[in-house]
Amino acid sequence: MAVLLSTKASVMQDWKRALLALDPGLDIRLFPDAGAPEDIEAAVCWTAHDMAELRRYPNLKLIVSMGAGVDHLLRPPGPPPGIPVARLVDRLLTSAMSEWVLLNVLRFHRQDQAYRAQQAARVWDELPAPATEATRIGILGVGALGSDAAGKLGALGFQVMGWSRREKTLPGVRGFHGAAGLDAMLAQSNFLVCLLPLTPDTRGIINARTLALLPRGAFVLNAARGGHVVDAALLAALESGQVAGTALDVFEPEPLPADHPYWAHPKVVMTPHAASITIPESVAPQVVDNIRRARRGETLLNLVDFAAGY
Ligand code: NDP
Ligand code: OXD
Repeated sequence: MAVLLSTKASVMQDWKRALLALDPGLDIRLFPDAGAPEDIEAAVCWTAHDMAELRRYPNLKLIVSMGAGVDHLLRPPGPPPGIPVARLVDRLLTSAMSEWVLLNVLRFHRQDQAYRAQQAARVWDELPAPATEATRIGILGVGALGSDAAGKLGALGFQVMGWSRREKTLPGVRGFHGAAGLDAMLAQSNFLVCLLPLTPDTRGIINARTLALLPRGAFVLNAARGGHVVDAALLAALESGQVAGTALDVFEPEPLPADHPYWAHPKVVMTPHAASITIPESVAPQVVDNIRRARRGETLLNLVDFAAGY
């Protein structure tokens, strides 16, 4: 039985090598060279893979996302009925995301852009001292990624708040959940960090209404999915000063078209969906483990809850 890999050509061999290093007996096929459809027992896919195509494999037992997010696998037509989907939860994926969050919170908090502009103009001028302990950071989504970022921001001395679907208690984090919890958290968030999965419930969550609830001059960070942000609303909030700056790693569509206003906006800091990049060697153990579990009919790791959508 074989494992189908489907991702960008540039990383396909890295994935193959990482899986074979753990299990040299794996029969790995690189999409589109799947061979006989009945051979495929697991598909390990990234965003471009067409889910309808997976219906060709009658013995498919498992689909694995090559990232933490699974929105690309769940959108219509979705995975073949009855086939479980697993996502990645990984130490390095998590720590890289927290680095991105800390980098961008500190960039704005420490007035880095203003100091860079002063340096360029040879201006020696001290700006007001940032008040770390009075700064509140609201994190949308405190799962694998958000909870790690929350802990690290708390260690720096910020007041950290977290919003989740279900009620949740994390050390040092004020928890909020549900619709009322969202509004209450937003009203206190000097920084808003989005680390939610993209689901029908979270699409467009950063919009004119929610941005208006933030304290004036807040900063907005999004490294989750572009679909969480209503771009016109964010641009209007930047224009009015309601939002003082934004750091964006994800966009809709990707790549972001060259004529999009974000590219040249002075208050926008962008990265090209690179906040946290999956490292095949790091995630290979859980992928191989899941393939073995699927063969044996055992409980799978990091399973997606189809009802919740993530
Ligand atoms: P998790 O599933 O571990 O955590 C998701 C969090 O979001 C949970 O706290 C969950 O609540 C909360 N949540 C989900 N739906 C809702 C809702 N309707 N209302 C309130 N809270 C909700 O995901 P990860 O932390 O692993 O990843 C988050 C996302 O980050 C991924 O889905 C992906 O899109 C993105 N990502 C981006 C990367 C990049 O490089 N830019 C890299 C990796 C991931 P609860 O705790 O109650 O379940
Ligand atoms: C992911 C991503 O979901 O890279 O892991 O966006």
